[in-house]
Amino acid sequence: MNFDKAGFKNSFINQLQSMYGKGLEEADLYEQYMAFGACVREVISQNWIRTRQQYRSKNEKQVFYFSMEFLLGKLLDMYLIHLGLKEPCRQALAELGIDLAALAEAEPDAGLGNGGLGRLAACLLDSMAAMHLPGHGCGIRYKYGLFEQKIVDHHQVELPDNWLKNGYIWEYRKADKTVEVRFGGRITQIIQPDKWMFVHEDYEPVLAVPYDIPIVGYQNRTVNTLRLWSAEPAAIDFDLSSFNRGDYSRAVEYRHSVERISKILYPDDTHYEGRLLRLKQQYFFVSAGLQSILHCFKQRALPWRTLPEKVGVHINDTHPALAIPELMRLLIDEAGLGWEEAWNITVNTISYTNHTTMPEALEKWPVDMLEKLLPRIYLIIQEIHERLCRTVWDKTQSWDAVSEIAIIADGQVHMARLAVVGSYSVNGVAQIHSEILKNHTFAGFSRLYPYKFNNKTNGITHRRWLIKSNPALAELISRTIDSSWIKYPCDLIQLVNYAQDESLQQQFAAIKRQNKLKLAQFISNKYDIQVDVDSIFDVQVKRLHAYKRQILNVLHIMHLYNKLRENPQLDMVPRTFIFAGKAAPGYYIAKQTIKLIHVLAEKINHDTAIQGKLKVVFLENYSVSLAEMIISAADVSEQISTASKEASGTGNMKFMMNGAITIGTMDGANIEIKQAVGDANIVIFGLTAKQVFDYYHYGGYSAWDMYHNDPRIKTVMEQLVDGFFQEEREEFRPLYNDLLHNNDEFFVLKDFAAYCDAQRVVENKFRHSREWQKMALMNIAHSGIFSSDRMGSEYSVGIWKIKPVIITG
Ligand code: 26Q
Repeated sequence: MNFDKAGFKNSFINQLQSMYGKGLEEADLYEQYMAFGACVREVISQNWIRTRQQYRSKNEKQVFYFSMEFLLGKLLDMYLIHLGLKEPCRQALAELGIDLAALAEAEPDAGLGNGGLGRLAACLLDSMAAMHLPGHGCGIRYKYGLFEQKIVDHHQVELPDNWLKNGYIWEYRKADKTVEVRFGGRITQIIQPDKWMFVHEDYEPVLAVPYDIPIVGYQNRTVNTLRLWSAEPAAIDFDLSSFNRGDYSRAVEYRHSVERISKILYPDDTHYEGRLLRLKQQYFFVSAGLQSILHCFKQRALPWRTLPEKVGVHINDTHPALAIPELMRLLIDEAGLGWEEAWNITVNTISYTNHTTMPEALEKWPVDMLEKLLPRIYLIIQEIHERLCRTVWDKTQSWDAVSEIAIIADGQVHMARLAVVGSYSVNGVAQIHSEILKNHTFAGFSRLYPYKFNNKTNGITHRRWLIKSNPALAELISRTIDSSWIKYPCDLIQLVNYAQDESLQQQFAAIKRQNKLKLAQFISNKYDIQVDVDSIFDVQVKRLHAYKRQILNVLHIMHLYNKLRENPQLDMVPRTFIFAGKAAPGYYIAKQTIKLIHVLAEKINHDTAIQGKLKVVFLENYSVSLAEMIISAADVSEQISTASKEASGTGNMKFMMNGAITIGTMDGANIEIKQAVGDANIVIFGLTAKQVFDYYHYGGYSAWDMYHNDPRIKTVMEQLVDGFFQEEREEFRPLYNDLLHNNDEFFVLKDFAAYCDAQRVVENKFRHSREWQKMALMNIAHSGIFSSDRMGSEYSVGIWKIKPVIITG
């Protein structure tokens, strides 16, 4: 792209003037950021309009990825990289005395997601745009993203994330594309000569107003759209509605109840809770999204049966599964189709990704809640359920078989079952996870529809997680093997040829050390903790959850500390254990784990007897931006979930791409990372999924046996409750009880010894610097297949059947 530096500086100054009425010297950093953003918007919008025009005229199939979460992080840097404008803009701004990096920091993180599922959606959109694929996002414009985490007296406290407070430069309000979504009310059936008609009355109308965010392709003119819906009150005439004349307070109440719908992102990533507002959110964005898609489709004047040839609707977990009955409703009640035809169209339009097999995370909505909030939708779900049960009964004559697949059971609607029946493709997110789905979670369905089940192993965008977050490493790679890997990430494999090259190893080590220095500075400034840059940076960053086993890491740190206290001269490589992650506000054990990490850090970091060989740091408010800094500085990547529990994991991929060595279990994508890098370049330990299933099934595990037979375990467990770390002895009793009295559901104690051994292997490998750098380079070399470009093309070819549409300029 041609860049006119003088012109750019001019328009930047003009923007500052027109937006804030200020000259360059008067404007603060945020105002400068906004004005610069406005300049970038201009560049983007030209290609955006072009992309829309050409998608329309080429008339190819487009996919819409429906997700309750899009965890975008900051966008300015990504836009500049993708537009090829980063370096020229940096120079132009520098001439005005402005530091681009500081401007970029002023952008708020768009934190509209809890964790992996939301970040996956963001990586996928990035890859689709990079590969010219016509794919868009559909979600909710939460006023408040995931809470901001503060640590106060070692406790997590949650503060609202008011990310929109100063205006968001990357969104475009499209008021003219507003649609209405209807809640509550009654359904009456009118019997017409040829069919049934359903009339919806006394409903509460809600306006869904779209805000569009451009998704810019990598140096290719494609600009796709992420459409986020915001709920606004309808300008209903209260006199004409069911409301009483002049009922002012009801009007205010109505306004509030509407605005609540898109107010907050629910801060939970596993424990399903049947909250009415969350159900409202789900229907709200699904209905709005489908209405706008069908509206566009209608303008093309094609027969309805061709919808699946032109439109794909993908549901990111079951959160948007109401898309199935909603599409049925729109086709039957609005377009006038019969059930069979509508069902065919629906099933061939919708595809579904599952992200968990943990029973407590599978969504189930109480029948009475659904019936009351969405009466027409409930009728449709009932019909789907009855037809499905009849089919299975006719096939099997077995009540067990029927009850295994029933959508409505025990007064609840099983959303995952609805999602499987109502879509043509069901995929898991790693090989092992997809096998567990077929053979356990959805065994009944996989006998019924074996052809629906498939695997699409997760991926991450190497543009954010390497080019943006670790530019020095990206440049080193390009200097070594040329830059083809940026377009074809699997070309990273060429690094294998240089993994033993001493000069490359040294350059890689120098970059890693620089990144560690930057993180160490951050830690020193923010927490006044001094960490040794030459220590092993051993990192576990992710949501806090029992199955992710942060506690296993913690118990091992306690054990190392005990060894050091016993023998301060112990010959060990200094280690810095780094944690970050949020706990769901109501998840007591997860919050206690955060507290324990802090208590441990306090004691260890201040103990001069251990000569700084051990440091523990918890970085608060984990976010995409923080992840970028931490991951590029990591030596060791902790991926230690109980085998079978982590569907995939995607942090693991970000770490390997930045040359960290994984210590991990045979779970999720770790298994495929091991296949890719080979046994010599990863440290694996612990129970396998099969062993875990066997223990659950046949019993035979006793946490107390572990306690009695391994003195290391006994010591650290007792230290949890004997006042060793904490004056208030009972503080960590619940953790102690979970591991012992409740028999350690996630096999922490069972895997403890293997984990200690694995950590010793890691340490010994680190001592051999050249071997270590070689392993790191081998990890980077094999990380290409974990690019979300690979994932995105597998979805496009294997599920959606969509083709690239090259945008011309
Ligand atoms: C459900 C009901 C009520 C409130 C919240 C929720 C809810 C919200 C978010 C349930 C689940 C989530 C998010 C789940 C998630 O992030 N799963 C992760 O998905 C990643 C991408 O596939 C995987 O890599 C992780 O293994 C998986 O845990």
